[in-house]
Amino acid sequence: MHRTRLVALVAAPSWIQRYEEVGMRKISGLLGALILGLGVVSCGGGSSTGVGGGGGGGGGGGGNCPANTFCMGAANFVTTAGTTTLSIPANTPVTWTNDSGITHNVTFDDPATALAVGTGSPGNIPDNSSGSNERQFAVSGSSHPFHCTIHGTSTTGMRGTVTVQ
Ligand SMILES: [Cu+2]
Repeated sequence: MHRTRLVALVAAPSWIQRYEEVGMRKISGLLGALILGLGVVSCGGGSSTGVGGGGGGGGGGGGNCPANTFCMGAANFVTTAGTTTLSIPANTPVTWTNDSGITHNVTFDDPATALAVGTGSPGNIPDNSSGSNERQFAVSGSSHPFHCTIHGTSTTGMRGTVTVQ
């Protein structure tokens, strides 16, 4: 759909020229307004998808991901540093954010160590395709591996680790 709109935009100038040669300036103006409208719609769509993708940089991952956060891609967890591990002080909220529109979950090797933040839930984060969830960890020096059961296991695929300073 997006591609079709782009094609229409590219094709537009020659259409306008042709109509102007024939002398149908009013129609050409109308077409121009229509094309402008298409352009606005196209730009709107582009920016809304652009947030999640982060353009080409998105692949390298996590550049737009906030601090102390694991952002979920198509099939990966990534921090702002582009890593799959995050080192945080004890009892500091860690956020898992899914803006991918793809269903993921966060399943800890030891869910009992993933403590609630405020009025939030403790333990594993169930399947979701949008939004953010927080957990915190109490024990300095501990390590908390997790994975998405849809796209990985505890040793392969979509996984990450929180280490507590
Ligand atoms: Cu997943």
